[in-house]
Amino acid sequence: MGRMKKGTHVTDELSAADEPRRLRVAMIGYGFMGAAHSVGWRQAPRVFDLPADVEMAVVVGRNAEAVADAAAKWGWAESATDWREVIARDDIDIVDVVTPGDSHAEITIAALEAGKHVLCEKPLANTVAEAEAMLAAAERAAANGRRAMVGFTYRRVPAVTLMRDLIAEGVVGTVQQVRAAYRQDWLVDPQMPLAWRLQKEHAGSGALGDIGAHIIDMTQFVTGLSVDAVSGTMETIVKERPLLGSGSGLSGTAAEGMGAVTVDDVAVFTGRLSNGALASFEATRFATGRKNGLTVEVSGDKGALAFDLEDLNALHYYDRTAAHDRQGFTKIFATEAAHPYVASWWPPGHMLGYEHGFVHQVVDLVTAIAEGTDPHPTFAEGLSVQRVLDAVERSSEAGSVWTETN
Ligand code: SOE
Repeated sequence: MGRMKKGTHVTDELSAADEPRRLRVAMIGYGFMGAAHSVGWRQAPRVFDLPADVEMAVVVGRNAEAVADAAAKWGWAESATDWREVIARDDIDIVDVVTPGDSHAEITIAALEAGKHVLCEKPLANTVAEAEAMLAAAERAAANGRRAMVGFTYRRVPAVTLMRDLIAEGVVGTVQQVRAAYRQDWLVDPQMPLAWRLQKEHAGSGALGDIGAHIIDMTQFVTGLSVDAVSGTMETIVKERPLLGSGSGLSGTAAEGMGAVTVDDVAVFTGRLSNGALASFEATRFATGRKNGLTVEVSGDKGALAFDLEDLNALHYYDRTAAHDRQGFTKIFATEAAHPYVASWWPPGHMLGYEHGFVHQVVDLVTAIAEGTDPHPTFAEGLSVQRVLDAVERSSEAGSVWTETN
């Protein structure tokens, strides 16, 4: 079989022994995350030299016509409406789960039991019990060489991976404080309809699980520390919304009638990290004017690092050990070939965007499967985030953070 190597215009003829392994992917779900993951599956083999070939075999959804359109648009060979039939197929190697949280556990566990590798969108599950069952299934499957990964994609923004590497190198010294926030504003409009992300039975929680999960994972990832205790408050600002008419997720349109919002719009919490450092977290869809404002700032005794997703090619570094009159935040443009993931893209200095994290996620998953290693974040890491989400909810329900001022 011929295989085009990136960077050449030569088609190498490989012997059967050299023939790269083929990984055939089934993606379950086809909403916003389906679109993003499809970009990942499509671009990764075209831009990176992967140790296995990737085939976008089938995308699955309940509406036959809509999922067929999605397949044609995004480049999946087939579409199907029954995920159980698809995971039972022998010609599927990887199952990519991009459905709402209420079906993550069922599909993921079934796929692992059917001998597939699994990529599951974040947050791993809607509850700790589901996440524990998923981890147990992943551990059983690991005995047969099957891999499981949770999709905290922002880890793979080059500046974020660089932040992790620099902290591990010791550039900030001892981590003393972390400030993390994920601020969006798409719910400020009270006419925004009651999509699944606003219903606890489908989403598990609101801003907390949807975007708070990202900043919990990112804090643990970049610092190498765990969030061991929290104190939190959650609030639902708009308590009723128009029922969903057409569409879904972030782009749905309203229908007649109102329904109750059963998740949080805002979650604010403090966290105690495993080295004793204090962290503050804010997850909100009511930060008027903030679109995708994920910010993480890590302060240490030797320096500080700060990242902002709205300027995602940059990492800000403050060196406290520099001469006093030369200190100040430096903007590192994480677009050099030496920076994580960058060399395979454009010449130095050319920026990347939101979708590139999804491409890098595929690169890391396929590489781990081919090399027989565990892709990160593992389900154990996904469960650790789930435990933090659960603790924030319990803390908020207990109301323990409130102390009267008079
Ligand atoms: C919606 O709030 C959302 O799409 C999240 O679900 C994603 O994880 C994040 O990447 C962007 O915002």
